[in-house]
Amino acid sequence: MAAKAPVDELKTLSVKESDGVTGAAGANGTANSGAAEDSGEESGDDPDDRVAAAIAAAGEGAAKKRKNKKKKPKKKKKVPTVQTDPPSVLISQLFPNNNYPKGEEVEYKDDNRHRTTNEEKRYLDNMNSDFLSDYRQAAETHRQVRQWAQKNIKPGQTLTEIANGIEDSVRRLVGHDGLSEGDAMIAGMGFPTGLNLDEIAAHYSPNAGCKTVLQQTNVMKVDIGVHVNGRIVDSAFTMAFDPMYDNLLEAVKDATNTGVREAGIDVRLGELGGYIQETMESYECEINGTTYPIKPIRNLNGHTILPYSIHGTKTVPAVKTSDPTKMEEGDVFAIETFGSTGNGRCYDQGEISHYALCSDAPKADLRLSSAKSLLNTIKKNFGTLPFCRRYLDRIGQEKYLFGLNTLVKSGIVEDYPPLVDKKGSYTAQFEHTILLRPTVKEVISRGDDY
Ligand SMILES: [Co+2]
Repeated sequence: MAAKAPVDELKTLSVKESDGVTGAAGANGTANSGAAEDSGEESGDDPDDRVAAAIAAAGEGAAKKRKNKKKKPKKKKKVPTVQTDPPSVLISQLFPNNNYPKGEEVEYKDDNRHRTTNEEKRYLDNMNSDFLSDYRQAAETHRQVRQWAQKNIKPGQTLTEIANGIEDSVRRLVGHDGLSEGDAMIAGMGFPTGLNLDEIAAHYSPNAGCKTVLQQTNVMKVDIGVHVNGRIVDSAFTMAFDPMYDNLLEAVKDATNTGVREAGIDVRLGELGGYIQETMESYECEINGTTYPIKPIRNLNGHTILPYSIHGTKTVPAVKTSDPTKMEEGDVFAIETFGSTGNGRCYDQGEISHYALCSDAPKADLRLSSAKSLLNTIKKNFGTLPFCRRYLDRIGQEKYLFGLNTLVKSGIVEDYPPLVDKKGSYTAQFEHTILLRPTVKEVISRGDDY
């Protein structure tokens, strides 16, 4: 999810914190909990069983042979060791004992080079094992679901089926369908899945009744949030089915990777924006016979991420600014950039899907009982995690729009309208979440895909 900077501030090119931090997130769809039950019985302990299970996963024939040798072929469920298609096996089962794959670890540069081996920093890093395993579990879920999505999303599908497919998969892999009160707070969607077409850059997710069908000529930004215990991985990619958009996508991927590469402890955010801008503006893209310079969208920013809160207090601009704020040890950043063939500036436009409870919500006296009870539902199910209308639908809420609008008007809930560049333009986005650990920078959401 992108953080939106107020357009007025752009003139000064000095991006500050103001009312501008925009968050969006949520999820929808129905999910089965823990799709892959495991053998509660004995399978884990007997090495023979483990081998059998492994072989079974690879090929039925071999497994059968092995089984026949066993004295008591007790019927028991195999522990899957590979992911299914569509994804349904718990990540905690594929990686037992909280041993999740690390992200890409990158050593700090210059004055911070010593951190890799520094005893004190290593001690601090080791204190964070729960934080790291939650983050890595969320990131592995993100990778497996998005790579399945990249293979399976095709023109002709509706945005609703795409969003539900992604969100159902995320919920299955973390083992929380989010249907019972409070379950979505344990693990699941970190924000609503963004499916943003063409000039829509961010914060669009289908509402009930959306009939939009993905077209061959669309450029779609897919922004997915996964959280485990409030540790949110925020990572996005762009899909296009026509090669004429290749340079647009390449520009943005390169710009985001520049931001990821140059990020580090003590780096000034305004300078980081300059590196991103330089990379982005070195590209152009020919679309239907017209050559467009690729512009960074200057009022959509990267941002820090806090527990259960998608937009922290620092923002990462996509252009050079005078912001002297530094990145610091322990910060979690979403590094995201948007490139555009349009104005390089976005405005609120279209039907709202994304909302979130404000963490500093005023204590308003709600006279409307429907608003009161909706607020209670939001608090219990999402806390301050962003949600969308589909997420309210799937937990059985009905006719909530008036109450929801009341909460928005009283400043208790913030809405995040779609962010759109010039009509007819094309926009792309890539985004990674990085952890500024005491010893190294970990690009937690890095995968083979991007
Ligand atoms: Co984001």
